[in-house]
Amino acid sequence: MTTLLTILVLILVAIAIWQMTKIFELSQIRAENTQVASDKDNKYNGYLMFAFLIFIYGITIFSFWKYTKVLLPEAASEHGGDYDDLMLWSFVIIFFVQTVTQALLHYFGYKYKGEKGKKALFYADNDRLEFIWTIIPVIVLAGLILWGLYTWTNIMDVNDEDDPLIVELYAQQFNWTARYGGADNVLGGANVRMIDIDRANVLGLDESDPYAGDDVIVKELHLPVGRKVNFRFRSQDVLHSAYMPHFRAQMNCVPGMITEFSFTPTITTEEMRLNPDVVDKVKRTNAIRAERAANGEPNSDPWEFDYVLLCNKICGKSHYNMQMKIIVETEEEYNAWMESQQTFSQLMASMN
Ligand SMILES: [Cu+2]
Repeated sequence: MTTLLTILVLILVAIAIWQMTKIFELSQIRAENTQVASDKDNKYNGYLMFAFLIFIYGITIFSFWKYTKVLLPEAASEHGGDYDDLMLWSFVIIFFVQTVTQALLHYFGYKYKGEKGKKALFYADNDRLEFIWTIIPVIVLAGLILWGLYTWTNIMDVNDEDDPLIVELYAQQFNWTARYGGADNVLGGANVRMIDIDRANVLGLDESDPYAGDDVIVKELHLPVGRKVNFRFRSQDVLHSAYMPHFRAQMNCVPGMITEFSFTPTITTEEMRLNPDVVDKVKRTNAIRAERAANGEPNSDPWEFDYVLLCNKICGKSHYNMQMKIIVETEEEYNAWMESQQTFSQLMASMN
């Protein structure tokens, strides 16, 4: 009821203001027709064009200053550098063109503002000008596209050279599971129809497949630094997307098919924790968390940096929290960790 009354009062106030404006306008009748902009109005608008330009540049500089620090730290994969270079140069070119054309647009808006008896300079037709503003974008865009295609082909080339580690990432609402090929580095066959939750066969591995026995199923992804990893992605239910931002990697997980992506991690978790950008981010986050702790709010434990696998497709109500920790470590640490894991056949035996 109160809400209804408030809305009613607001509507009445709005009507009152509208009516008063009309009365005010009627009382201001002048000899000249006020609907046509005068030289003074045009001059005023010309200066406003400049004011708006300053506003745009100002907000751009402010955003750079305030938000650059929330960007990702340096890429932790071999191809990540190429990806970042392409991204950086695309932005530099777009930014340069935007800055120049915006300034010209506003300058000419001011220069040729309406004035009695004044006419703007114009060409009805100019072949040379048209040639220039066509050929420059053509060359620049063709260059960007070719470079992009070259980079894309390199990054998306999944092959078996250099003895890659084979890892399956399995997506389901709302968590990730990883599977290693075990000692033989070959994944056993699997199908969602063979999933048997009661017997802990959560990924639907084919128990009769000799390759499946030594597979290792885990809830935390460990990767040895410097070794190429070939990922195979599966989804149990809907579209998910495996997103590993620090490695500049993303691949859709599609029910009923296997998708692939390959990358080589180059920086261990320990090393990344010492990266100045990461140190700074941890410091900022923990300052906020300390404040929360002081107020007795949840999510206030000190945070430590870890690589993370996220879902980047809105796949349902807990999508936001569909993640898995990734640990990049030395070969020895990785081997020791792998030693301590149960194989699929050990797991099955313990269930019987
Ligand atoms: Cu998802």
